[in-house]
Amino acid sequence: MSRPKLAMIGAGAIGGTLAHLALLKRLGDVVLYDVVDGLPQGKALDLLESGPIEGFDAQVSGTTNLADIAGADVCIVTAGLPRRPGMSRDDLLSTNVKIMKGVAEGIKQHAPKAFVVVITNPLDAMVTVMKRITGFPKQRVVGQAGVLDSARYRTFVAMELGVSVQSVSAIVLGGHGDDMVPVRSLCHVGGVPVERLIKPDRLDQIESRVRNAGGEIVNLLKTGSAFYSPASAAIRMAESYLFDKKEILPCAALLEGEYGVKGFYVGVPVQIGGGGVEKVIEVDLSPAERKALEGSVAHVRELVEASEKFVSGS
Ligand code: TXD
Repeated sequence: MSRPKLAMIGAGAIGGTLAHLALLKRLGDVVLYDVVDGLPQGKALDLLESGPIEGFDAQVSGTTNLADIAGADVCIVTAGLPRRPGMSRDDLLSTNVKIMKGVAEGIKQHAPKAFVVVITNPLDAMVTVMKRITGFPKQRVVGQAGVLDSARYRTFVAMELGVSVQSVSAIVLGGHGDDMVPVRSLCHVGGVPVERLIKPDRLDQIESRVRNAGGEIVNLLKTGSAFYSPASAAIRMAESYLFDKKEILPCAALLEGEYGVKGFYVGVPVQIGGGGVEKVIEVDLSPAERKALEGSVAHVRELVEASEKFVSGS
């Protein structure tokens, strides 16, 4: 019996945190890959040396050779540029499409059986490129955004009411842009609809903060974007896959008719288990929420179309 192998493609802020979390949670051996020589090797050595203190025995290595991800069971992709203040996620498109293409070709070649979680922005376009280039089944290519966006919604509702975040359930649907859709009608606090506990105008403000939460952190950090919470979110998805937990998590999944969408990656609740994305869950939405979702999907469509020229280019 061997340990699962997790490959972190990109060893920057999120990649390093992913590796740390995977080791602390005993998910398996970790390979950190990056194009900047020294960065993945340095982080891997540092993590390895925390093993005796944390009590993990897993192997950790850092590399600039993509072939070293060979046989990975899970690949989590953060390779690419992050946002700087004043930039939208979409501003990253041309550079990150090229990076994603190269990475996807490498994953296809070296880790053909992997479950692939894409994190790089603009997320909806990047996960589409990954699916297209690898040709993996849709069950094995998924994007991380909804777990994080929903966690942000839960955080702000819990802060507002002074209750445990564990008592708040919420989902955010749609693309990972500023038009994402926090679903008010499905947000509950201890089973009670949030609309009974917080006034509509205050909920408007909270949901607006959710939509802009990534930018809020970019503006504070100035030199990068959120990394702890995106890493936690992707690790939760990897755990559900590796342990066949069948958790229902909001993720960017390829829709083929669900929610009236065909052929696009959109954030929706899915079941993740040993089979990867095993099921798309369709939830009831209010007319306003459905309309907002349509708007968000329209933006995803534009973004994917804009990325086409970079995918077919060099
Ligand atoms: O929820 C979400 N989906 C996100 C996404 C939340 C926050 C940030 N999100 C995006 O993740 C962000 O906009 C970026 O596109 C990615 C990665 O963010 P991170 O904060 O980790 O960026 P870093 O620290 O700049 O790390 C990116 C690394 C860096 O070390 C580069 O050298 C490397 O990517 N890089 C590559 N690695 C491998 N292969 C190639 N080709 C490559 N090019 C750059």
